[in-house]
Amino acid sequence: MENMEVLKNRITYGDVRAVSKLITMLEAQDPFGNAVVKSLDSLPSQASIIGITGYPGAGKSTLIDQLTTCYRAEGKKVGILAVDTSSPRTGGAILGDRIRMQSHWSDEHVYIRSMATRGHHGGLAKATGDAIQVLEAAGYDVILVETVGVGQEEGQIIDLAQTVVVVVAPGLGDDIQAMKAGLLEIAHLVVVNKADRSDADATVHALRNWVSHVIPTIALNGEGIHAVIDAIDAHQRKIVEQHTYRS
Ligand SMILES: Nc1nc2c(ncn2[C@@H]2O[C@H](COP(=O)(O)OP(=O)(O)OP(=O)(O)O)[C@@H](O)[C@H]2O)c(=O)[nH]1
Ligand SMILES: [Mg+2]
Repeated sequence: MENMEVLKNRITYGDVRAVSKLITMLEAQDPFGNAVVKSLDSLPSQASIIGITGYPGAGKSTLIDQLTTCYRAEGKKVGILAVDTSSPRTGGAILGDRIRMQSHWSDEHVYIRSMATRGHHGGLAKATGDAIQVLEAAGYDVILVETVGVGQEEGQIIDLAQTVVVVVAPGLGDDIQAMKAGLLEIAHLVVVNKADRSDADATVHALRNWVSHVIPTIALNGEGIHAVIDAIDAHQRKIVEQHTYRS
């Protein structure tokens, strides 16, 4: 069994295999893994932690792929955690994520990891939070966390991420009412993806009645992605300012 100090050092040097190994331990709620994460606790981190959530199929993974391209162009190291909260889903969804993010699969500065709940109630948030901490310790500048924003896990992303981006597809209609007390409440930024569809404008306008930052995108071709990056940056700066004033 590997010594705790050795594994910790490998993580802080950004050793990808050590990162994967530790996250696997955390998913299994392994006590050794938990102890290693605790020891990473005190390390400083400058990482931006961005939650990308929204209804299934809205285009979250496609958007993440495009955001990753932009962050890589800025020279940032990007960690992606695709969190699968719906246990009945098979490996198909995970494989789909991999295929859509294929452009980054061979980039050593992009780490992509799917995480599943494995039936541990409430264990998901903990394992995800711990995995974020591992990526922070491994020197990732931007950590993108994809979650499906339905069901009881809806609110958990706000505890894990600094900036929450809610992704929706056009044609929400009456769903906006239902979203007000849920997804829209936690959104720092709403992205109306699939803006190539004719009903996108109506959805953007309807949402602007409720949220101040609504950005249309076509994740398939990258349209609107820079506006999303700018809005995330602006929110991140706001957090830093608030933090500075408080201390
Ligand atoms: N027309 C159109 N289709 C898109 C756009 N972005 C994504 N899609 C398609 O929408 C489907 C779902 O995209 P994903 O990125 O997998 O969506 P997701 O929200 O990650 O889906 P889940 O992880 O399964 O919840 C795919 O077939 C994409 O090709 C877009 O801007 N326009
Ligand atoms: Mg996805």
